[in-house]
Amino acid sequence: MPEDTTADKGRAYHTTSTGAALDTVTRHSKDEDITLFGSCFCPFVQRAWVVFEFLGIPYKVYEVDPYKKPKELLEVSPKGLVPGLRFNNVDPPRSLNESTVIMEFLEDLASETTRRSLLPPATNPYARALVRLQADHVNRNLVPAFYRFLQAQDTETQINTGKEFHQAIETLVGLFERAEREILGGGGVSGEGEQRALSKGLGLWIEGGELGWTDVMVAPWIYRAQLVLKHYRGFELPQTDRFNTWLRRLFTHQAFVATCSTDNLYLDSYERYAFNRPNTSQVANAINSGRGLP
Ligand SMILES: N[C@@H](CCC(=O)N[C@@H](CS)C(=O)NCC(=O)O)C(=O)O
Repeated sequence: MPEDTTADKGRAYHTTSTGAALDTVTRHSKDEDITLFGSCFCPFVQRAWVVFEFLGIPYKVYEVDPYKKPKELLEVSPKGLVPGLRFNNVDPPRSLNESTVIMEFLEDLASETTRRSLLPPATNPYARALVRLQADHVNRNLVPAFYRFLQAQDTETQINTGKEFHQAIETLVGLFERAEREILGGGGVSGEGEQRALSKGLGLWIEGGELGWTDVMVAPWIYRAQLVLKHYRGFELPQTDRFNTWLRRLFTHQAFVATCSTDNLYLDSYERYAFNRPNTSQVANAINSGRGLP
C-alpha cells in the first residue's frame, strides 16, 4: 500500500550521512588543512562538498547538527549555518561560511593548485557571464521557490507555488539553451577540439560536457525535488529527453554521487518542511515571513 503522505509522522532530521555519502565521510575523516563543517541533509553543504570532490582539494568533513549550534560551528559561521570551512594550519585559525562564497573560494584555490575548474576559462568572459546568469537565477528564484512549494499547506498555495517552481526550472533550461546557442551554436566552431574547449564550464547540459558551476549550484535542489517534492507534493520534473539526459548525467556524476545519502534520509529530514512545523529552520522562518533566505 502506498504510504500516506498527508499526515505528519513526526520524523526527525538525520545527523549522520548514510550510503555513499557515509563512505565519503569515512574517507575524509583525517585531519587536513581545511575542515568542512556539514550536515548530511543540507543542500547548501552539498554544493561545497561536490566542489571539494570535483576539484580534488584535500579536506576533512565534520558532521554537525546546525540546529544545536555547537560553539565550534558558531566560530566558523556567525549565524550557525552550515556549510562552514575552518582553515586549521593558520594561527589564529581562519574560517569561511556561505555556500556560494565557499564555492568561489575553492574555485580560486584550485586555479592555483589542482588546476581544475567548474567555470568557462577567464579568456571567455561572455561564457563565464552566461553561467553566472544561470547561477543568479538559481539563487534568487529557483531555491526560494523550492521552499515555498514544500512549505505550502493549503491546496491553492501548493498549486501556485508548484507552478512557480516548475517555471523556475523551465527558465533555467532556457538559460542553458541560450548558453549552448550563443557559445557553441554560432556556426564558427570548426572541430571537435574547439567544441570541447568552448564547452568548458557550460556543464552537463552540453553533449560531452563536464560538470559545471551551475550544475553544482542547482543539483542539490533538483535531487531533492525528484525525491522529496515528488513524495510530499506529487511533483514531476520536466519529462523531455534532453532534461532527462541532463538529470542522468548529473545524478550519476562521481562527485555528486559521493555526496548523496540514501533516499530515506532526505524523506525523513524534510518532513518538518513538508508540514511546515514551527521553527523548523532559519530558511523555513524566512519563507514563512516573506523575507529573503538567510
Ligand atoms: N545562505 C546559506 C544558507 C545555509 C543554510 O541555511 N543551512 C541550513 C541547513 S540546510 C542551516 O544551517 N540551518 C540552521 C538553522 O536554520 O539554524 C548558505 O548558502 O550557505
